[in-house]
Amino acid sequence: MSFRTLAAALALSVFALPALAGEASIKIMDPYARASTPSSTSGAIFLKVMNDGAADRLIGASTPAANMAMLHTHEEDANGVMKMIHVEDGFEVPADGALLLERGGNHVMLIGLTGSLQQGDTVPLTLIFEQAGEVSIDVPVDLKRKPDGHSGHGGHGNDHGDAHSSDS
Ligand SMILES: [Cu+2]
Repeated sequence: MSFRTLAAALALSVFALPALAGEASIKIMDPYARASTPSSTSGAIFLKVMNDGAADRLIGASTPAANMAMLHTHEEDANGVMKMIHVEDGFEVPADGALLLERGGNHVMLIGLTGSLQQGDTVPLTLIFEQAGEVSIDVPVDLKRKPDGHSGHGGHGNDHGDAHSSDS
């Protein structure tokens, strides 16, 4: 191997390192996607981000399954009505901690679904982290999943996925 080739190989391995499985400090657990009805034009993705490294930030997401993927959270307005809000700064992923995207709380909003979400389908999703960069996963569609119910909002927000569609 010439020096030039060796140098090129070394440079390549340096760039390849962050993508190596097992090296990443960010892990995505238990993702699922859902929409309220087969004709819904929007949906949402829920998951858990596990981080065994330094603090990071989830700042964006993209998927071919929707025209736009946005980071949303729920917030109660002055009248006690839960509303979804686009969180432009993203969500903090604490050091050696976890970030939960769950029903009634933070989520990846899918706006303008490019096809209906069918039970058994898989949706590719790329999450963008400030430090870790892009993390791509496959998200199973699970229309039957019930909210975990420990958030105290179990009785509300079940029709989440339709909240953006005012077109009917
Ligand atoms: Cu939303």
